[in-house]
This record gives sequence, structure tokens and C-alpha cells, in this order.
Amino acid sequence: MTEITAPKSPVTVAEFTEGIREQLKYGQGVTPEQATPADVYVASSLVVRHYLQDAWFKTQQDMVNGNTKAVGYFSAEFLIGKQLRNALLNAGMLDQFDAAVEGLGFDPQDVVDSEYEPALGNGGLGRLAACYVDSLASLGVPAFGYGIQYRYGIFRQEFDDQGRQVERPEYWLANEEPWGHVDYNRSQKVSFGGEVVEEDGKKVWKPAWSVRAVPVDYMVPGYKSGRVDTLRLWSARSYDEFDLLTFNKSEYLDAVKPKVEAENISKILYPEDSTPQGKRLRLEQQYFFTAASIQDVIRVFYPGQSDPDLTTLPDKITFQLNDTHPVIGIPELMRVLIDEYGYDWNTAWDITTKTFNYTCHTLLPEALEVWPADLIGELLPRHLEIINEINDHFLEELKGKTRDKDKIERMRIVTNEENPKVRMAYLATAGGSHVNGVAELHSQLLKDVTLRDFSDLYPDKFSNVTNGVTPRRFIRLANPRLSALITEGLGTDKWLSDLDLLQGLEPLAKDDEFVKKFAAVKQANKEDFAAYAKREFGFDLDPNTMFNSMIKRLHEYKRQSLKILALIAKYADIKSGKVSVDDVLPRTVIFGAKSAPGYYLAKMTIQLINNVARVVNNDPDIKGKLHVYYPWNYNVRLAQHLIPATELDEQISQAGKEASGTGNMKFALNGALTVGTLDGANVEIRERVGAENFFLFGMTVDEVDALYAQGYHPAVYYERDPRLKAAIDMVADGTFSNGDRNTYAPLVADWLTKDWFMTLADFTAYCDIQSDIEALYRDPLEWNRKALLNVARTGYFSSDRAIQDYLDNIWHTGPLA
Ligand code: KOT
Repeated sequence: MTEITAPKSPVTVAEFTEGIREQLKYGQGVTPEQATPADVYVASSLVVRHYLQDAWFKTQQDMVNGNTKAVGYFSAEFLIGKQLRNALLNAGMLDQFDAAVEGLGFDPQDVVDSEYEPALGNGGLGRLAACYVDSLASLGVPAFGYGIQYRYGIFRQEFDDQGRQVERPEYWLANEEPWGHVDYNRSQKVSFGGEVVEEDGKKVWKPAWSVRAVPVDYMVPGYKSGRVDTLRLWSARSYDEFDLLTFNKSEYLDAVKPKVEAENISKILYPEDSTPQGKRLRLEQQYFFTAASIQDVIRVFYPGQSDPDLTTLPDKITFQLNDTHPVIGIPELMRVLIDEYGYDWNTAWDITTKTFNYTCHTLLPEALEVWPADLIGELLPRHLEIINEINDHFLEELKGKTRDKDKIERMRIVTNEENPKVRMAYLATAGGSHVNGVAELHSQLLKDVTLRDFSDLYPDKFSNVTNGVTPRRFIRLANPRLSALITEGLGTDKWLSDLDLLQGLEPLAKDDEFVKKFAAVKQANKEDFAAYAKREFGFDLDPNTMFNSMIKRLHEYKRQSLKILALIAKYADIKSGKVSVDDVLPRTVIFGAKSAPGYYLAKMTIQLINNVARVVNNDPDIKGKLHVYYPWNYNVRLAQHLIPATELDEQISQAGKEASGTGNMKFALNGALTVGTLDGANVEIRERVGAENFFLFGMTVDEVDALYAQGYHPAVYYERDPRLKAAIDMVADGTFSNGDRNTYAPLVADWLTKDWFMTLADFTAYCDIQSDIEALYRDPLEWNRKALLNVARTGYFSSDRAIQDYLDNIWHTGPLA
């Protein structure tokens, strides 16, 4: 075997320049004079890929030849964000790129702006997967991310003239995409439908149709680790280009139908967040990528072997299931082991349970995936048999563990009813070694509530891994000024791979000069964001006001309505003269959020926010003291611009509903203060930064439960707090709908009669805490001291630490030698 040499990077400016020239000439077919920034973007990306190629080979080779167990991270979403700058940073070529591109007469910013963001995720779950592959590579751990290369990512959000969300297709692959390497020669066949027959006493699945899963490989360069892992996203292609027989009858549309249907599988990302869609296509997607990935793993780790010893699989790789979307992989591995490789049930079960682990990302009961058994039987008849058999074996096992028949009944993987259903979270819990939640509180609630019976009988399976975010993208790339200041303060840039070093900033919080530098960084970032918002959205943000952001999916439990109601209450106070406008602290509130297209109340909340913005921003009585902006199409790029410029971050979900949150971590690490409830990872953030450096308000999980139990009547709160009454009345009376009282009537009715997430019950506490926030903000030095302490004390929330926790407690593996 040929010896592969160490990675060639970092390169010189001259080499980088020459690389771009070559690519422009032989790849793009243009001279540097003819080239556009988009050409230079493609060329530069290919140059970076070129320099990473040897490290990529070497990582793969060491992974297969070595004895370090690899990680297979199975996720329906990877919200990776733009690739070029991240790859440059991790490969150590940022400066060379800037110099080379400038030397060729281009502005590096124009070049990176030409990149289209791969929008292959909905929100937190998908972004977490992207942070995790970055950390795996940075820690030198051999890993594959396995997912789907959707042709259409999360929809592009626009607002119509009424302020309503409009969804447009996000065809992110319209232009040349230099990062995904399509590898037709490593395709896999994935089959569906048909029937199961018995042949010689063996079950044989005779599928009705198949699709070709083509891998599209993305390099995942580790930060200064010399390692490059692989994100392998599958794209569905048809085997039958078209059916000639039908075509000859000149029924063209029918002739291309099989192709269209097959390719539909990877056509679009479901725009749902925290609600599984009971759609056949979704199950097809889930099976498509997990089946292709499992075959791929066998191909990679047992190359050319017709009779591999798959009992060694759990020593070669561990599979992490990112929520239940890939759980169909459990019966698939069983099927492969039994039907294709001839293992007996017990051996196959032993291999499977040792290989899989499951992360749960929710507490909302409606988000727990449940599939009708009929549907599984139709699409995957052999898998349904296997799932039923897993269920039977599992129920037997439970009888040996407890005499509580009700408990056993409750734990059924396949429900016992006329139209049985398969509970994917239960299948994942039974079929794997470990189950984890994503923040301490969430993991506790998983054990106490959602999976209580399981944790009673299998306590050792359960653990917590608090989420984390990558400091490379979310500090270094997003916030170069703060990064430089941190490096100055610590005297090293090692914090980028050891974020606990941020603790070294702690003493500097006592140094007023340093705090002032920190404040100047924030101010400059605010000015940058104002310029960006002007360019991109035409907004006129005033950087001399407090920048207060709330960015996350639009969902009732996250309570954007609490934020907007409090803002309306303030507006009402000014309008009625209760509060003098001269006493109001100037504040700019910035929202970023997409709603699921079919989520009626969420979409109405978007419309309300846009119309509050229209009214408040244009009301001369407000004298520019309150501003609301809602940049459309919130995505990773916008997050990277807004987070460094934010001073106050909103994490105001109802306690017990947000599994973790990861935006909260990004904001704290970028020196924003948080106003938040005791929910998800807020709890741990507050513990670390100190109660005095966090604006806590609202009910606890226990208080929420007690209030539900006692009977929750939101109208009581409306009557009790005049500020709340004024705000809701203002929405109801048409102030934000040109006098039309019907526009928001459903929202108002919901607040007053249902209010499932208790927005009204937390309103008073939320408004009251604003005076603490504003008092502190009026003292910039003290505000910034606390913000700096947030940075110094949140190094724990690095995804490197989270991955280290997975390695130590769940995967039991580590870096390549
Ligand atoms: C989506 C469908 C079903 C089950 C869960 C989800 C889900 C959960 N999608 N995103 N999440 C978020 O995941 C993040 C990463 O763990 C969390 O920080 C956040 O609280 C979840 O809402």
C-alpha cells in the first residue's frame, strides 16, 4: 500500500494564487480578467479541497486500517452553513486566501458572499449535527456524518405586503456547488415495497422497486487536527432513466414517471420542526438514507469481503441516531444481518444493540414519531415483520424484569390496537445501548416523564450530554473582533480548540480598560450589523440603541408572543402617556424565525410581529425609542452576523419545553446577556455565568405542572395585569391591522381561552424584569463587565466538550493515533 504523506496545507500565497489561476483556466474556463467573484469562489473552494485531499485519504485509510472505533452520526438534517471560510479556517489558509484573492483583484468578501448556503436543516437539531461533525474532525476522531442531500432545502421565507410568511422553494443547487463530490461509483441500491415470501424455510423479501442512492461527499476538515472526516449525503436517482416501452407509446409523462418518483425521495426537506409529519415520503427518506449508510459502512469497513465477520461491527463503528428520524436503521441492520449474511436472531440483536445509540431532542409529546404499522408494512414489509419480532422479544424480556403488567403494556414498541402503531422512540431505546437527552434538565425529564418506564427498568442506558456549539464558526468566523480580543487577553489562540481556556478572561473583567475594549468590539459589531441589515434588507438600525434579538423557529412553546406582547405593552404605555417617551430606553428588537408552513397560529404571530414593526417604527410619538425589525429568511449566515452584534438575547420558552437550545450558548459566548426561563440549557448557562449575570424570570417546571393540574385560566392574568390587558386589547382592536378586528381574532381567542404554553401567566414577571435589564444597560461598564463574564464562563458549551462527553460515556472511542 502506498504511504500517504501528511497534509500539504497550509500553503503559501503564491501557491494559492496559482491554484486559483489553474482552476479558473481548466475548471471554469475563464481568465482572471473574465472571472466573476462567483468563479473565484468556485475556484478557491476547489483549491482548498485539493489541499485537503491527502489528509482526507489518510484519515479514511487510518480509520479502516487502524483500531480506533469510528462514529457514524445519522441525521436527517445537517445545517452546515457556508463552507468556504470554515474550510479555510480549519485548514489554516484564511490569510493566504485573502491575500491571493486580493492579489487577483477581488474583494474576499464578494467571493465568500457568492456561496449559496446549503439549507439542509430546520433549526437546532440540524445545526447541532453540523457542529458535531466539525468537533469530531477537530478532535481527530474518525467519523461519518450520514444524511440526505436534499435538492430543495428549508424553504426561502419571504413576507408579503400584509406581513405574512410566504414560502418559496430553496433551490440551493442552482449554481455550481464545489463542495459536494458526487461519487456515482459508490452508489447503493435501496429497495421498497413488494412482499415477503418463504424460500427453503427462509424469509425472502421481494421488493417492488428500487432507487439508486448516490453519495455526495463533503469534506469535514478538523481545526488544526490534520484530519478530514466525511459528511456523506445521499441523493436519490432512478435506475430506469425512462421506460422505453411506455415512451414508444408516446406517453412521455408516464415514461419519465419512475424517474420522477424515485428522485422525489431526496427532493425536499420537510419544513417541520418538532412535529413529525406522518407522510409516506418521509418514511421513504428515512429508510433511504439509513439503508444506504448501513450498506456503505459494510463496504468501507469490510472491503471486498463476501463473507465478513459482522460480529466485529460494534468494534469498528458506533451509530448515533439524531432523534428518531433514522431509527428505521435498527430493523434494517437486523434484516441485513439475518437475511443477507445469515446470522441468527440473537447474534444479530447483539450486534445491533451494541452498535446503535439514540439522542432525544424533544419533550413535546406530539414530536415523538409514531408510524402506522400498515404504512411500514406497505413500504417495508420485511421490516414490519422484524419490528413485530423485536416487540415480541422485548415484551418477553420485560416479563423477566417486572411483574407490573400495565407497565409492560405501556412499553410496547408496537401498540396493541386495531390499527397498530410503531413508536420509534421506544424502538430506539430498546434497540440501542444508550439514550441521552441534550441538557441536564431535559435528560432528567426524559427519565422522569417521557421514557419513565424505560429508565425504571434500564437505568444504566440513560445519560445526559449537554449540547455544545463550535467556537470556530460561531466565535472565530462570526466574530473576528472578539476573537482577536480574546487572543490578546489570553496571550494565545489555543482557546479555539480548548474553550475552557476562556476562563482566563475572568480576571480581566475587573480591568476597566479591558472591559472598555470589549464594549468597543460590541459597538463595532453593532455598526457592522446595521450596515449589513441596510444592504440586505433595507433596514435603518440605530447602533446607539440596545440590540435585543430573538432568533429561533417560530413555535408557540418558544413564546415569541410573550416578547411581542411585552413590546406592545410598552408601546401602549407610551401612547397612553403612562410612560414618558423621554424615559424609555432606546431599544431595537430583532426577530428571526421561520414557521412550519401549516402552523396557523405561528404564521399569524409572524404577521403580527411584522405589523407591530410597521406601526411602531413609523409612529412619531415613539421618537425612535422602540424599533422592531424582522429580517426574513433567517439562516446560519444571518445568525453569524446578528449574534456578535446582540446585547440582549431572549430564551423565554415555557419551562420544560425547550430541550436545550443552542442559540443561548452562541449568544453567551459572544457576550450577550440572556433574559430567560429555567428551561433547557438556560439552567446550566445560568449556573455557570452566575445568577447575577443572567436575567431570570418566570415559572419553573414544577410551577407549570402545578398550574396545569390546578386548571389554567389565562383570562385571569389578562384581568389582573393592566399592561397585559392593554397589549391584548391593542391587538384585538385593530391597531396592527388597519382597524380590522378580525385579523388577529384567532390569536387573541387562543391567548384568552387556551394559551397552552402559559404566555399570559409569565407576562408580569417578564415585564418586571425589564426594569432590571434597563437599569443595568444604563451603566455600560457594568453591563459589559457582566457580558464579558458570560464569555469567560461559558467555554463549557463548546461542541468539543459535548463530543468528548459522547466519546467518554457513550461511544467509548477517541482520536486516531
Ligand atoms: C424535530 C422533530 C422531532 C423531534 C425533535 C425535533 C427537533 C428538536 N428539532 N429540533 N430540535 C431542537 O434540537 C436542538 C438540538 O438538540 C435543541 O437545542 C432544541 O431545544 C430542540 O428544539
